[in-house]
Amino acid sequence: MRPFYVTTPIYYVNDKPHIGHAYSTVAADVLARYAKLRGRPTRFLTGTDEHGQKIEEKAKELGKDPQAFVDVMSPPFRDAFVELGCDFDDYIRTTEPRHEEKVQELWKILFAKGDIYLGDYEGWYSVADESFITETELKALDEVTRSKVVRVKEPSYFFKLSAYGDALLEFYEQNPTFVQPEGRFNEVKAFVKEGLRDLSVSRTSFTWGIPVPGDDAHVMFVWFDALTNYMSALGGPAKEGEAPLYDRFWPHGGSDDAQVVHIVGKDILRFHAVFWPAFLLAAGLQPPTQVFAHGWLTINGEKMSKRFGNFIPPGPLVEAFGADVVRYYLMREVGFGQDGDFAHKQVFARYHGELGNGLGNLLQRIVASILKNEFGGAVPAPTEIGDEERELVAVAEKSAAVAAHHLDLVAPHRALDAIFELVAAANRYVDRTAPWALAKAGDKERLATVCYHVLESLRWLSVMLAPFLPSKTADLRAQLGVSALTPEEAMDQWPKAGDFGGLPAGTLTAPAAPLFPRFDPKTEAEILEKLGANKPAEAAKPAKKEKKVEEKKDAPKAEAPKTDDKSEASAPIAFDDFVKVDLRVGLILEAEAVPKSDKLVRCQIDLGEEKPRQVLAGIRKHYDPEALVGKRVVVVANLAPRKMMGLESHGMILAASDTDHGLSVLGLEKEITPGTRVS
Ligand code: ME8
Repeated sequence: MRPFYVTTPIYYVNDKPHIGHAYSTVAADVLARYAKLRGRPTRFLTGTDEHGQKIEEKAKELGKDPQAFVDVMSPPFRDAFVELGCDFDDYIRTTEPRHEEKVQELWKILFAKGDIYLGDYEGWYSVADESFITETELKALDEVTRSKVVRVKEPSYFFKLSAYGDALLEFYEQNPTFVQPEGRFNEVKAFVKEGLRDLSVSRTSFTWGIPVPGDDAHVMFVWFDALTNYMSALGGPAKEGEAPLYDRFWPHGGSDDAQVVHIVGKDILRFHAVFWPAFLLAAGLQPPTQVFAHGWLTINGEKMSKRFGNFIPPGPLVEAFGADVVRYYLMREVGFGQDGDFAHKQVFARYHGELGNGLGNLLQRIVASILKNEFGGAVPAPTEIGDEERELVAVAEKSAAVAAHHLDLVAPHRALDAIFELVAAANRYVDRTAPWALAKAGDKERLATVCYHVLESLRWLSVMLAPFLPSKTADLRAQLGVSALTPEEAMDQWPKAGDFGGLPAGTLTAPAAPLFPRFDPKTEAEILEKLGANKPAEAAKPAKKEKKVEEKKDAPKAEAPKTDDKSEASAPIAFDDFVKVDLRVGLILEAEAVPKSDKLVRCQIDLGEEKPRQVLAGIRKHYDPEALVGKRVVVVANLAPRKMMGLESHGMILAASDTDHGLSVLGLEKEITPGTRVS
């Protein structure tokens, strides 16, 4: 089986771990656990990035020696990931000798080839982003980041990046899925096509870095150091036979090469998709298989930042909900690759809806009562199988195949959609076959078949959900009376067509407490309060416009459609339900700011009715009222009227927002008549 090596970014230790770091690491853990279940030799790496000016300055500010500082700051990352149930095989710290040695080795290879040369750097450096920036990039920065940018004029070693544009483009051509999602790959290609400048790869104005071999006046640029972690953790670069992990888990150009996936946030894509493969191509080494750039999380609709008081560490969430629920939520709520939101209230919604009512209930309905009362807790052998059973088995097989397909494509949210098709189908099966009625009627034969099919569906779910819910699925398996999953290589445990029926009759189940006990509303409110999730959104808002995430570290601009789309995660509705929402084209005739509100705009909208409608919209921050007049928008026309700031609002204007573009009302491309139904 093809070896699988998955990595996360290594995180800066100038601050504490937060939910954004948790997001990348949980995603990598899900992929690693899945690969192990498929029987693939798997390695999962995470760790911390500990050098550079930012960290040196922070240590100084606290009056600490940088090494002593990073020694204190790194373990909380490791602990946070362990608490989240992440089962990494290695945790690298860039201050470890095993790493420093290999970074110097890579440097020496490039230097010997003439791809690193000594020159002078004069320009801007963003300490916050640990990145050299151009005049144009400087202008685009927000005030806070710009205030931290320094002018640098110092001798510097350069990497001949400009010579590798064509090689990179050829590599991209040959590896069409090297960067995912595809839109981001297009941005990367466009950036390279524009032409590359040589990259400054050393600094002389501070000392907290890996020394440049043979020139102690220089320390390496922190990104040269950091990116090499993916290889140094395997003991590479190394000659064949010197480092078994490197031989096995890094690609070397052979047909049975390992698959290497770097999971990163979209903020650091350019480093991974341009600089890193360029260093490797120059050194005659094979680049990784894929860089997957996931989207950016906001918290309860706000950008996460210490300044806004919504910088959330994973610990309290794990304490409140349990690690599995946090993992599940992160993987389910946001389409991987898209921007999304972490909303505390939504965690409860998914917990109660999907996990409690969906999965937990399925187990509870059968194991805790019927099986115990009717079969002494032992799994009965199925008897005659009918269409209902065949239908359920077909759903199970499809669900396993589709979920595997999506996990192979690094789309965990889609995999969960597919897995929950089986949860829904099994619940429907219980509703339809009504085992209570069968028990009451004394139809033991049919009841045996029904119980068996539900239990076997649950056993399949205990495997397919294991990457997401490692601890809850272990509890589920214990209740089903089946052994724990063994994360051993060469054991393909993922269910496949033809496998349904693997649960041996006679297995003794062990009913226990519900997997997802309900939180009563009072406890729920207390938890939200404790987590600080009840703060009005306004309180957390930035006073000034914040910089875009893409600008964080000179990453390429992202592709246009970046939404906070959560539609993929919501439950399907019937068409009949959709048509209940009366959507109409509206023409804004008048618009004025509502006095004493910094959000509301009062609009008079022509909806093709006798009189214009008054609609209040919370869009003041994004639109000048005058600019709205004459716009055609989409209005929910049958929303019950409600009062805001003492004014009645008779409808709602549809809008969408994301972190980068702010809010946009939905418009129409043609001058469709006001009042026309939207469908
Ligand atoms: O950039 N939403 O480290 P870093 C989603 N040391 N993901 C987020 C996030 C958010 N709001 N905030 C952070 C560095 N992340 C370098 C990396 S790799 C060789 C060196 C995640 O501590 C996301 O994965 O600033 C992002 O890329 C990473 O944390 C940045 O972590």
